[in-house]
Parts: sequence; C-alpha cells; structure tokens
Amino acid sequence: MDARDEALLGRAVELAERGRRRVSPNPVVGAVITRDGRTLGEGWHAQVGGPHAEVAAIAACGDQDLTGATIYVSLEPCCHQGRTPPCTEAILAAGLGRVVVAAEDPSSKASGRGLGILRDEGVDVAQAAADSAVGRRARLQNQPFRKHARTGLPWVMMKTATSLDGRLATHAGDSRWISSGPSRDLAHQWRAEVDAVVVGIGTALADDPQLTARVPDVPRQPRRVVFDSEARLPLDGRLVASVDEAPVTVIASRAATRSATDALRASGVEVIVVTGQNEHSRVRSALAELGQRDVTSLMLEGGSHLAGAFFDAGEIDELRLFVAPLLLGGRQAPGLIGGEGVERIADAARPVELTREAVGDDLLTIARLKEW
Ligand code: AOF
Ligand code: ZN
Repeated sequence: MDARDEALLGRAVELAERGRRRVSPNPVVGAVITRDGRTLGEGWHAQVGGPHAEVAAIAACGDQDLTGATIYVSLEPCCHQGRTPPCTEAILAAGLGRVVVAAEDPSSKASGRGLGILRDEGVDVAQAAADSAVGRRARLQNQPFRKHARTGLPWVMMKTATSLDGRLATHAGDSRWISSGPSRDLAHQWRAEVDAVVVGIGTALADDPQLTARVPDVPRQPRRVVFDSEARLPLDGRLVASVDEAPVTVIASRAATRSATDALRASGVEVIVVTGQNEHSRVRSALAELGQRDVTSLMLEGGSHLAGAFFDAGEIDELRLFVAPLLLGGRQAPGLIGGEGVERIADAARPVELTREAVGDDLLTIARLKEW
C-alpha cells in the first residue's frame, strides 16, 4: 500500500456516498479500476438489489481488457450468492490482478472470506491498515451496516435540541421551537438517511408529529416508531393518518390492552409487544425486533424519558445536540437524558470523537460514543 493506493481508496469511499439514502440495509460501497495509475472505470452500489460496486465498476470499463488491472473497493468484496452473484467471481472472470480494499466486511458470510478466496486464486490482495485515515473513513461511512452486521441491532443516533441551560422544553412542555430553522432543516436531512425515526409516546401525544423527512430527494421515508407501552397512540393523530406514506410501528408492552393493540393494527400500524424486567431491557428487545426487520439505523428524537432508557441500556451510538441561545430555567423543565444515569463521574459515557460547529444561531455538537 502506497500513497497512490490510499488516494484511490479515498476515491472509492467518495463514490460510495452516491448510494446514500438508497441502499439500506446494504452498505454504501464504491470501486475504481485502474491500470498504471490510469482510471479505466468507476462504480458504486446505487440501489438495493442492484449490482454491487465491483460489478458496476467492471461494467463501466466497457470492452477494455482488464487482465491484470487493479480494483480499489471501499469494502471487502462479497463471496456469497445474495440478491446478486458473488463479486469475487466477477473479479476473477474479469481477470483483475490486484484487489485493494479499505475495510473488511464484518458480516458473518464475509469477514475476510472474500479476500481469502481471491488470494487462493492468485490475486494480489491488500487491505488498508485498520488505523489508517482511509480505513477509518470507510468504516465511519457504514456505521449502521457494521453495527447491524455484528450485533443484529440498529445503530442509534440521538438528535436533540436544548436551551443553553440544558432544557428540552419549558416547565409547561412548550418546545416549539428551541433550535433555529437551519438546524431543523439539517435534522430533516438526517431523517432521510436513517431507516427509522423514534419517539416516546409523551412526545407523540404532546406534539402530534409526522416524523417524515420533509426535504427534496427522499427515495424512501423512514419508518416511524413510537415507544408506547400502553398502546395509547391516538387513532386520529397525524402518524396514523399517514401510514400509507411511511410505515408506523408501535412498541408496546404487556401493559397494553388487546383492544388498544387490535385497534392500532386495524388502522395499519404494526404493533410489536416486547417483554423485559425494566425499561432498558425492553429497549434492547425492541432494538432486536427492529434489527430483524432490516432497520439498520435509527434516529432517536425524544423525549427525555425514552432517551434515559436508551442511555441506561448503553444503546446510544452517537449524539447530535443543538444548543440554542436561550435560557428556560425551571426545576420541572426536562433535561436531555432521564433514566437512572451514572453514579460517578468515572462511569460517564465519553465520546471517542467530538466535533462542534455553528448551525444558524445554534451550536451543533456531534459526539460519537461508539465505533463499529
Ligand atoms: C452491497 N453492495 O457494492 C457490496 C456489498 O444480498 P445482496 O446481494 O444485496 O448482498 C449484500 C451484501 O453484500 C452486503 O451485506 C455486504 O456484505 C456485501 N457487499 N453489498 O450491497 C456492494 N460490495
Ligand atoms: Zn458483492
């Protein structure tokens, strides 16, 4: 691996982004085919069920002879028959001589097997070091896919907006709007990038939200998920009214009556009843159920109570926090994360990476708590 290899892997990572919003539950993947430093073709995974990046790049080369050429891929090539045939076979059939990848594929059907098969067939194989900049970029761009492949659970991003004094709302429950317009626009972009948007029943009752991504170019709206142990979601609310636009899932517990869950189901809402001793174990069961339905990422939007249950479960992977320039005060005004919380400072959750930027009048802090 030299600097030219790293630069071309960087290009593959960049191409992968063209599949963003379109390929879930699959990863975004990009590929570049070169010979003697000259690019012969580029490709990316553009939609679920469509050709993988490697196959798209080979096709983009047209009838050029690829014997002995090099392919750079942002993710280890697959060797399984899935919705499409194995990329290892396409690479061998094209006669490519060298395969350079930015990151390994953590799914059980891969995990180095693709590279092993290529090596056995005499292909020169190289992988970016785990601590290299391009290797990390490649992993960061597929956090949902990677967590889901390793744990079966969706990647959880918590998005929230508070006042300067850390309140989510006034003591009377008013929260419209704490953050500025540009911050709210950005949050709509994020909704378009996740598989599901999640709120607690308190937020659903107080705000009657739609939870759709209201921005251009949304190939698929996120599923709307409400944690609602007693199945109290109103049948005449905006979520139920828009089930045809995007699916609605209610996470209920045994505390819900049969008539309440039946009425929701009859209105087109999916109801999942989870069990567990306490709230955070029910959060984990709910995540497992959502993961089984190919939800690889979700955006947790509130409120304090549900965020507390996710936090106590250790299931917040990233926090995106807007702090707006206003003060609300009030002992009863809710803070960011309820639940039990930690006892000692030494037990605090600390980010592995932190970035801060101004958005409109607000300060956006992105705290990555885990890396998959
Ligand atoms: C992709 N695009 O460019 C690469 C992938 O069932 P399939 O055929 O859609 O296969 C999906 C798996 O293939 C995916 O989970 C990953 O392990 C592997 N590589 N997937 O969707 C690509 N290279
Ligand atoms: Zn493939």
